Amino acid sequence: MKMKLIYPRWPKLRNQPEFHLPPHGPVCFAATVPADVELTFCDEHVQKLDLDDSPDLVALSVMLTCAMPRAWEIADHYRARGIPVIFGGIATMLHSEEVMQHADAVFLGEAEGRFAAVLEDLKQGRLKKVYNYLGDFPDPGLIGPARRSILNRDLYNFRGVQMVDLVHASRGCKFNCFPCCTPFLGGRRFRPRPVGQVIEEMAGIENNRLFIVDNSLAQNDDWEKELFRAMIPLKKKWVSHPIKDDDAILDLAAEAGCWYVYQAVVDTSDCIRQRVKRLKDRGIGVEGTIILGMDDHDEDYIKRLVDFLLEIDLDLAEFTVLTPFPHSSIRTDLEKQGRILHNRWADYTGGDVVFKPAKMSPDKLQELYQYAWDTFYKDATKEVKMGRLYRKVIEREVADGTYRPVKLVRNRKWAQGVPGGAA
Ligand code: B12
Ligand code: SF4
Repeated sequence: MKMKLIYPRWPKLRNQPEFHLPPHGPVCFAATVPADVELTFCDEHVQKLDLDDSPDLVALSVMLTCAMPRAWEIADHYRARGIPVIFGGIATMLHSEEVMQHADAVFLGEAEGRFAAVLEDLKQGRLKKVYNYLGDFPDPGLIGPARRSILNRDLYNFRGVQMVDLVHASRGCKFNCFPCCTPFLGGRRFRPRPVGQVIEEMAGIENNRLFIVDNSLAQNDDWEKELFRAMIPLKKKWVSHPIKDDDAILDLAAEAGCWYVYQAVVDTSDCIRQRVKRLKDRGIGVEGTIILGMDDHDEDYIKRLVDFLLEIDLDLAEFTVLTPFPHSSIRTDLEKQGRILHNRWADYTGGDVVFKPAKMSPDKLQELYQYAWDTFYKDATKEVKMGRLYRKVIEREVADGTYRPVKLVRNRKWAQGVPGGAA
């Protein structure tokens, strides 16, 4: 049986450099596909999608809301040719009702231990419209290792620099932050994978640079310490979402190769200043994630916030505007208040204002969003600041003997037919 897995493209934030990380959901899903299935994969961000082929099944893995319209376009195309289409992934769970209009089957939830039965249904001609496992989570011991062999590695280098490989050590999140869909998707329970299996998976990844994409590693102190201790001998260098702001844990993280972390900057408090300092004192870089357009944000506040980010010397900053994604509590609130401007999902990028802010017009917020990017990167572009972070990691790799220069593959993108890749 021939199955074609597609990761439809989504627009990067306008101000981000044009590089692409390898996808994560699709490689985790691919690990649940039985070995006798002839599986091919297309990541539309870096590969040209051939729409003329005729697989037995098309599987769409959709992560972001803004990728949905493109996913529907692809699905409609194959279905018009009589080829069945199944949808899965994060955005599928968030938009399940709409997805049904474009799919033969919709898979909601995590796929470990479950996908073989779906294929059996297809073979027997009894494919169901919906496979709903939302809230019914598989045993974390069934997760991974991800099937990274489906990726074309050469396509994920940027200007000759080896990017990161994605891996995860847990699912779920016990917190419940108002702009986030994770409580709906993964439940409000922290679900760690067995540390031994995570370490085995990390050790098996050839790349020395990892992005640990867990929602938050700061959910259980003992588990976090156990994980970091076990990672020390691997000598990997890694990026992650937040880690616990605790001296002993930060020391262990640094020793385990923590390279930089994403840290939400929600205000200009001393608490944030000290947290960033504690990370930087240990040689850990910080990329701030900053959401603009909260109800207490006016023009002065946003300008002061940007000054603060420069003052605390963040290595990188990623600005987004508050976005009412489906199944987030902010959407429920803004809906009640009649403040959502439209549901054109392709514009739900995080970089386009789609709601009425409390203290300014939508246009003003859009202008201040651009102001924030321009001001933070005035003295050095994002490429330059990222280059500095990469220089740090290369120095550390050279020092501990793990540095491996990337081999340059010339005109690879052009060979794949990606527009603009011939330079
Ligand atoms: C990692 C991550 C990223 C990475 C993505 C890297 C990559 N290349 O994949 C990075 C950091 C780049 C990123 C960026 C952004 N992200 Co993000 N991210 C996540 C995160 C934390 C984890 C995703 C993940 O890998 N999960 C683990 C995998 C294994 O799970 P999975 O994809 O669900 O796959 C499983 C199943 O769904 C199933 N499955 C998957 N595909 C298929 C296909 C089929 C056919 C089937 C049957 C099953 C199936 O099998 C898998 C195994 O069980 C999620 C939060 C979350 N917990 O979901 C947010 C999340 C997806 N991100 C979100 C957002 C908002 C963003 C940003 C817009 C803003 C920001 N700054 O965070 C930017 C994108 C900006 C842009 N437009 O360029 C939102 C999505 C909102 C939305 N509705 O669009 C989420 C949900 C977090 C939140 N705030 O609520 N993100
Ligand atoms: S924003 Fe992060 S910490 Fe908060 S609920 Fe979402 S995943 Fe958890």
